[in-house]
Amino acid sequence: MRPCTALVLLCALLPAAALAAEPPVQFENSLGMTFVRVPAGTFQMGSDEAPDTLAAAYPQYPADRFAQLFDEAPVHTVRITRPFYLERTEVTVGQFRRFIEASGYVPESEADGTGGYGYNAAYDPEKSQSGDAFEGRDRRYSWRNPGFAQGDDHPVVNISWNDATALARWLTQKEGRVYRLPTEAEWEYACRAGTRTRYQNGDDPAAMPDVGNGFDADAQPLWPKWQPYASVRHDGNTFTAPVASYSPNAFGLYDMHGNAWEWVADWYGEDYYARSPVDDPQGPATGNVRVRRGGSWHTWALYTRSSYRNWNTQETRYPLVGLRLLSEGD
Ligand SMILES: [Ca+2]
Ligand SMILES: [Ca+2]
Repeated sequence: MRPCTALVLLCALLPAAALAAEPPVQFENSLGMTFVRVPAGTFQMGSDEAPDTLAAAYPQYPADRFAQLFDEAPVHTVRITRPFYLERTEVTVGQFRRFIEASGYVPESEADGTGGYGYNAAYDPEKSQSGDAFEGRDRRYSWRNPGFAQGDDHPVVNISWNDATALARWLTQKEGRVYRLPTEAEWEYACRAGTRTRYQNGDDPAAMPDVGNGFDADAQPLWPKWQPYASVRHDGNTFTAPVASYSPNAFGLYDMHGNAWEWVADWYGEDYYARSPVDDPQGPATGNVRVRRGGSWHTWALYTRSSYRNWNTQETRYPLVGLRLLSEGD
């Protein structure tokens, strides 16, 4: 008998009580959010792909787009020293509603009276003052209404960074375990799940629709100007998709590519990777904007890569941006 076969047999014969000391692989919290255990580990963060290499893989993009990705370099070693629990999916509309109802929290889009942004078929970006892809700010729009239909199992959007951290604080108080946004390093470590490729399923942008909801053949007719950047394939969702509709990564996490951008804890620093500590980097001590990661249902494949970094002010609310929570614990 080979040793590995013997080990498998031994584990199968152990009584359940003998395994009770092991940490749970996942748990569900009071808002019905499922968290999966992500082990500690070391990875290579960032990307140093040359603009020419990217240009060959994404031939429809203008050359200056690739030069703008300098903040993904240098690739550097990061060690996540402690395991953590990351939400298996983005926070959903239903979970956010339960938070609002139980806490009385008023999201920024309603509290400051300026609303959010939303999709309106009659709105023409070319004719708007801002040139923005969506209409707003407008009090018609908030997490309750991004201008397109959402079920309770869709990712909540139009949520500011301040709203996201308010949710984490409230849960921490309520449940007595620490909830927070992941750091940018924790997020990329969790997204890569052991991979070094552009996506969890390899380097090919044409295969993105297998693992995430992006700007696809169904979305592009609504924004004809951006037709060249849409996935040729249909990914099944014009706007947000029910969470966990696509394949999970090796850690069991869904929608790390696309669906909704995810706020992370860090201030954005374009040169931060050159001075990042190896152990548990926390981002710059101060900044003007907060990082968001992973891309969304409206995002082109170049920008749903594991290493891509984007940012907004922490008051920003937008129909592409949501969140995923982390819970501390071994
Ligand atoms: Ca899509
Ligand atoms: Ca996402």
